[in-house]
Amino acid sequence: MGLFKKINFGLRKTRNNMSGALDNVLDSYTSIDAELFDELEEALVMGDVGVSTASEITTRLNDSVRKKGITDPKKIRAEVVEIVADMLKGGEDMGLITVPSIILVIGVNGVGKTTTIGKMAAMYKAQDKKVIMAAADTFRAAAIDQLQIWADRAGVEIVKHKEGADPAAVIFDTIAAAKARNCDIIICDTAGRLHNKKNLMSELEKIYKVIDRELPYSDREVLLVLDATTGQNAINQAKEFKNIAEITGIALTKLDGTARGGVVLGIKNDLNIPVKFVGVGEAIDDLQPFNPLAFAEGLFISLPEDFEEDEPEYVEAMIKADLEAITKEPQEETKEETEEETEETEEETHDDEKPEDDDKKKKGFFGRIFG
Ligand SMILES: Nc1nc2c(ncn2[C@@H]2O[C@H](COP(=O)(O)OP(=O)(O)OP(=O)(O)O)[C@@H](O)[C@H]2O)c(=O)[nH]1
Ligand SMILES: [Mg+2]
Repeated sequence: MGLFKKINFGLRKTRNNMSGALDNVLDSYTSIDAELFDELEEALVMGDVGVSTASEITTRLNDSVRKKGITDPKKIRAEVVEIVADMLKGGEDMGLITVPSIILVIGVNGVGKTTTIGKMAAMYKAQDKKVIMAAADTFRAAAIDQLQIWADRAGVEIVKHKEGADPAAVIFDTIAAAKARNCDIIICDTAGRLHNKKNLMSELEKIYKVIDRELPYSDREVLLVLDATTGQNAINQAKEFKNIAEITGIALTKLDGTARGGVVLGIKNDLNIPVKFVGVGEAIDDLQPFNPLAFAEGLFISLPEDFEEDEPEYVEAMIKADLEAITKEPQEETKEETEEETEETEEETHDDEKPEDDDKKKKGFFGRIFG
């Protein structure tokens, strides 16, 4: 299934919810008037779009209807798609050019961080990037094992310590390994315990310091993972995280299981955080780079069954590699090298900051947040 079709299918529950209401409005009017806009706004709010964003969409719609001299309500759907696609545009690309670059993945428990990392790793690997994962969710042993499974599936390297280890130390070691092995992209898993904000903040602060010190000039992305099934609660999580960490983008997961996909609009429009990835299922190729037009169409227009679309090459490569990994016999003892990595480096991260580190920290991306 190609990317447009996949997102279209993934958004079917949201579309059914929103479009059903939209159809009712558009079918019951023969001309366009103020009442139609009110009802349309209500339909959007029902689809978890958020009140202020829904109001902005109808205001813009009103403008474009007037400008273009549209009188037929049936033409409104295409206008809404255009406005929504335009609203969602901007900042959706990952800015990872330096070697190495680093992606820090944060978010509360169960939203899909580890799964998203696994899928991202497979995607970058299929694009011929050398990926290394940091198992910095050391809170539970199971979290480390789960990331290991994804590393095996995606066929990428992983650095892990024992349960309870210092997450910043894991990231320190991963960065050292990435430099030594010429990796392109470092992806870091973290534990998400927002209910204990103070701990989370100090943990993130420590991680940021290590990254600032070890990779002062590298491209970084801080991806907040949000579970779309939680609707407006996802927006609240984004607000809370925005207060404690500079977030460069959102990965919105589980869109396939919810009618609340309209929440994307609020995230982009109200919070002004770009959505960079969307998850539409649990399979390795179910994470997509965010495409505003495909998403806007998916919210309002169902693609025909026979819609023809080529699978992008990298997706084909991912599926092929995944099938090979699944059918391959599990190989023991391949990772001992990374597992052994160090107690003493852990101490390095505890070292007091040297004066020159302080400078970098202030200049650095993360240093600016907590500087
Ligand atoms: N349907 C669906 N399920 C998903 C998607 N992304 C993740 N999941 C599922 O959500 C569950 C939680 O995913 P994890 O990746 O373990 O989430 P996490 O944020 O790492 O969770 P913790 O490590 O417990 O904090 C798993 O069962 C995943 O398979 C998605 O896009 N669609
Ligand atoms: Mg996890």
